[in-house]
Amino acid sequence: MTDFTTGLDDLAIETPSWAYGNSGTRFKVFAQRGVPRDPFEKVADAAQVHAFTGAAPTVALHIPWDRVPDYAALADHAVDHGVRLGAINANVFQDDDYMLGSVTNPDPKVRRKAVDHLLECVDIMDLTGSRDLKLWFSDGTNYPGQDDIRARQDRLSEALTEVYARLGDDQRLLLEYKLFEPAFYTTDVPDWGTSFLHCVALGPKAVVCVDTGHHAPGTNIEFIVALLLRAGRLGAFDFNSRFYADDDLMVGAADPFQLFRIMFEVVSGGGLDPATGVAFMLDQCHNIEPKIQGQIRSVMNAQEATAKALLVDAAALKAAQAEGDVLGANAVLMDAYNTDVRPLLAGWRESRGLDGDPIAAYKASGYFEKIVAERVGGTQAGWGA
Ligand code: AOS
Ligand code: ZN
Ligand code: ZN
Repeated sequence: MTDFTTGLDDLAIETPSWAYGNSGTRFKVFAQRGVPRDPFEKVADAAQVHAFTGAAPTVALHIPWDRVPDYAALADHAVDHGVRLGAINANVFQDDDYMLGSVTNPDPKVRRKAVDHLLECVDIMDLTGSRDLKLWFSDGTNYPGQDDIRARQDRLSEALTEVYARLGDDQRLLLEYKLFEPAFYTTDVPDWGTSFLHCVALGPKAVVCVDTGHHAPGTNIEFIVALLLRAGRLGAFDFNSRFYADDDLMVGAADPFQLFRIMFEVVSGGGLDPATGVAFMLDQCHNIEPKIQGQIRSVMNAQEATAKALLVDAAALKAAQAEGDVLGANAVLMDAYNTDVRPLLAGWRESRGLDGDPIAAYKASGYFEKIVAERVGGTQAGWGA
């Protein structure tokens, strides 16, 4: 097992550009003061999360929300602020042409348009130096009989094969799944098995993205994580929270014990080692929470779950498991989960020259007041806007 400090040092959480802009539910976006007016300001805000947590060194982009004339300039801007650009998230879910699907649409002209967008995203990866192309398809159907389930899988496979062939040697395709929404009868990539099947068919540069808000209630997500890690196909997490569905709220807010169990499988499976290639991304759209604070808290929640997982006494656990000591083995895990790791994390931060309380330090920094004063008028739309 990874030792405590190394594990925390290795945990790098990527924050999403869209978390900093106004976003919300399909019912209402509550506009907030001081939100970014362009991707450069989004990156500046994301840099604050890293500056105060020391654990959020990269920022995921979303195309077209983050389209800029000069991606190299945006990448340089990120480095100037102490972070780097991360995954490129494609968007084939907001154009009217995609009403009946994007890459699985019955109309070949629509499928062509969607694939061309995915290829444009790979072109952008070449400019930003991104490793990962994240693909989430809202494609699906609302009624039995609406379309041919197998034909849609064939169309999906054809599109993914073309995009996969375009990837550079050091680039990856993260195929994200989601049980439902916005489609309500079938979603063309609804679960880990579908994603896994397509990734295996494509090749080693195709891996699964597990969004923690994308499962049916009661799903044992850590079992999926363990299986994918064992198969070498756990590419990334989209960390968010789910009370009932895909809330996109702060990770760990709904079920910190589940997040601990997930991170225990990651830690015990060697998934924290950067060489394993697992990307830890937040996928959140906060409507009523202060944007930057919400991301800082999310990163802290992920750190706390990981710190607890790193405290599990692996030797005692293995011994209890080998002896069939059911309650003893469970107690080893629960001892770690019930440990208050906040003082240990404060110490980890202070040993790196950071304030032990990132939220308090951020609030005292005056950054929010500064951007509210500067960013008067005009806010860039993001998710749901
Ligand atoms: C949608 O529900 C998925 O979680 C996507 O990963 C995400 O919201 C999208 O990629 C934003 O671009
Ligand atoms: Zn997601
Ligand atoms: Zn989602």
